Parts: sequence; structure tokens; C-alpha cells
Amino acid sequence: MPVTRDQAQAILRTLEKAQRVVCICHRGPDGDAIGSLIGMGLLIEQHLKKPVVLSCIDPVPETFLYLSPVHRIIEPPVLSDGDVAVVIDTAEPKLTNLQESHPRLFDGSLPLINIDHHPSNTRFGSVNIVTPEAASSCEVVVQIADLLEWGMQGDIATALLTGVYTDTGGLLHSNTSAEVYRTVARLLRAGARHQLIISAVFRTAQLSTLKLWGRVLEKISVSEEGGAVSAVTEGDFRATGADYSELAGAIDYVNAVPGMRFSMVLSERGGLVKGSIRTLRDDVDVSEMASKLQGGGHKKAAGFAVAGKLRPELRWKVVERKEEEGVSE
Ligand SMILES: [Mn+2]
Repeated sequence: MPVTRDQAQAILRTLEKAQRVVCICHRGPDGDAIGSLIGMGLLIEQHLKKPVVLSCIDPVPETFLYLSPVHRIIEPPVLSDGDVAVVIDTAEPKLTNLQESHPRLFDGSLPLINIDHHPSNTRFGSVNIVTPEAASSCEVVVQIADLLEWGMQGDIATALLTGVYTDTGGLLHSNTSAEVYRTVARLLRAGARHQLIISAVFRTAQLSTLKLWGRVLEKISVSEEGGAVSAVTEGDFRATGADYSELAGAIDYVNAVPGMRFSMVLSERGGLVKGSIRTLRDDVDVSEMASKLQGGGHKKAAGFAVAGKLRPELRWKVVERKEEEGVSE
């Protein structure tokens, strides 16, 4: 179900009581987190004339620096009475990485508006707008803005279109619904700069990224379970000069191998092994696979992280000369 009029009104009532609005997205922010943080934050500022703080515990990835409002995103502020928090694109409190440093966020002492599209969202807010049918949190923000008749200018539309594009892989993933196209049309009419997003997000890659992806592609193998699997070690990151975030997107190529039940990319990151899993099939649920390793996500895209490291497994077979000659004939 899309956002209802009652839900939009509940957001408005809560925001109207605020002396200051603190908007927060998840750690390790992606395009949807940054886009919806900027979009929702600036819409609130412009339409409700309240002081708004945009914040994230981690820096904005370079890819998204074309969004000029990113310079306003700061580290999380000290919270005070009269603050209303808006936590966006974040399935559970710990994904903000603020549950210890900012206990007031989640202990019920401040109103908390939780806007998200992850089905696994734990509904930790005092107002929860969680719409799993939406392909992105940016799409949810557009629905809220339209219900409240909040107009938007080009910079906000560009931020929101960024999240629509990144969470649908450039309108290619299976979550690209008719509503996604409606949202794109809505944002283009508002002046979103489509070409700016495409060239920065989909047509720009650092040399280190391409080299890392090269290693991912080179190491693809097919597992006994019918999955296309690849892995990169700390050594691969060091040798290519790529950082962890540059691995994002490589899985789409691994997932291109025909006839696979699923695809998976494993990566070593500071004592953890992170796994990203995808499938193109309707009869495979990769969130179920991820949950066996304390992970989660969506049916067709999920992930997990476990403490440990990767150990390559090589299989050697002794082949007698006669047999070898037989094969080469
Ligand atoms: Mn998202």
C-alpha cells in the first residue's frame, strides 16, 4: 500500500510540534539514503520553516557529491528537548550506529518519524511510514510530499531521483514498478537533472573500481548449489587500491551468468566476511539464505556479515599421462 493521507497527516502533526528537526540516515549511506535524507529534510525546511539538521555518521560517498545540498550533511548533533527526529531508509536503530552515542533517539523521549521501504523494518518510531512496495525511500518521500501538497524544486527532485535510480539499478531491477515510472515522471517535471545523475552514478568508475571488479569477474566459479560465486580478499582491496564501497555493483555482473539459482560476492573487510546475494528467480528467496547467517534483505537481494576471513579452496587432481592424452585428442 502506498502512503495514506492519515499517515502523511500524522507526520505533519508531529513535525509541527518540533523546535528543530533532526534527519538521519543509515551508516554507509547509499544513493537512496542520501537522496531521501536531503529530499525529506529540505522539504520540511521549506514548507514548515523549521530549522533542519541533516546528518549521517559516515561521510557521503564521492559519487553523490554532485548533489549540492550534501555539504549540509553533518555528524549527528547533541539532541535536546523539542527535537523531532526523522530516521529514513533505515530498517533498524543499530543501522544508524547512534544507538549508543545518542540513546535519546530510540528510548522514546523524543518523537521519532521512521520512513522506510525495507520489509524488515522493525517499526521503531513513534510514527512509522514503512511501505515495502516502494522501490526506494525516495519514492516514499515523493508520496508524502504529494499528499501534503508540498511542491519541490529541481535540487530536491534531483536528490530524490538519485535514490529512485540507485535502488532500482537504473530502472533495471525487478522492483521497477509502474509507480517507479510515475515517480520518475513526477520528478523530471519538477526539474530533476536526469543526465547529471546518469553520468555521475552509472557512467563514472574509478580505475581502482574497475580493477577490483576485474578480480571479481576473474574469480567467478559455479558452486555445487548452482550459484555463481566470487570473492575478494583484503589482499585484492590492497592490490587494486579500492576501498570496500567500490565493490557495490559488481554483483550485477556475477548475477548475469545464465541458469544460476543465485549469485554471491563474498568480501573480507576488517575481520568480517560480508556476503551479497542476488537471484533472478522467483522460486529462490535469498533473504532466507542470508538469514541463516544473521543477515537479511529482500527476496531477490540480500546480504550478511559474519566475523571471520576467507580461505580459498583449491582442488588438485592427479591425471595420468594416458588419460591426459586421451582428453587432448
Ligand atoms: Mn533504500
